[in-house]
Amino acid sequence: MKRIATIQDISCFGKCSITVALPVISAMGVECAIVPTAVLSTHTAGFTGYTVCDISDQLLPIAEHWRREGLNFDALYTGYLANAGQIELTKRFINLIKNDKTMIFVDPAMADNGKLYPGFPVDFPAKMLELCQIADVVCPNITEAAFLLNKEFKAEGEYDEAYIKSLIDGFLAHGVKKVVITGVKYGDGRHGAMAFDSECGEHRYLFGKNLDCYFHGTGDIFSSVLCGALTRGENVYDATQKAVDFTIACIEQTLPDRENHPYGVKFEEVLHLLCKWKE
Ligand code: PXL
Repeated sequence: MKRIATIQDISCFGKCSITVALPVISAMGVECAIVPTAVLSTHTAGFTGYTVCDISDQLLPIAEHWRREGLNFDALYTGYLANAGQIELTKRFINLIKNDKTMIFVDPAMADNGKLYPGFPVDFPAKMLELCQIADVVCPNITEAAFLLNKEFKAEGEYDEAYIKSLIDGFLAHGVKKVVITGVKYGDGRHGAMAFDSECGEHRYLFGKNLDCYFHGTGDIFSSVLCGALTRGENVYDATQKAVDFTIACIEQTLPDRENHPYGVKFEEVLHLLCKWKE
């Protein structure tokens, strides 16, 4: 069985980060170890007054114990990290734990719709770029890519294929081998991602239905499926298509009940799709 360790926060309520990565990756038949960086009472989107307890001082003790135990991982997958200090510790964690074959997968979860998430300072993207520079695979949305690469952000309707390809080139210049840009929409019903693998040198769109709505945590669901499928040995194009399809299935499951479920998607009711897809 393949094994991933994921490093991100625990949002106790709200269905994102570790609370989706663990079930999604497990349903794909991949073992998922967790390394929590912080415990929040809820995620930070749409809730106020949430509690935050930073536990990133545990990262290096966990890594050192795992090293003593001789534990090996096929992939290390990072998601939302709350501050620059956590990024620095995550880099050190990765260097302590990775072996020659470990895939380093970075979802630079920090921004959307042209804006950084609340609480992130303007110099946060430069720090997150340092983590991307040690990654084999990154999967930013367009906002995150623009912030990380210090390029102009273009909203839906303003960008073209050349712009998306220029974002991919930006990460390749930083040594990343596989790049998946998410949230690509052309206003004609095409909505999905563009993937590039430097081994075969091909850009490919992986599209699904445009449901034209926003749900929190779908980026984490997307990256968990993508990381799980890549770890299982799938190529980046098939893995990205699975991530697109599963994210859409989660949203479709939730839409009819969105008033009662504004904080996340009902991924539980479609998890069985992942069990089937892995066969
Ligand atoms: O889904 C990314 C994410 C993860 N964890 C926390 C968040 C967010 C996005 O806002 O607030 C705590």
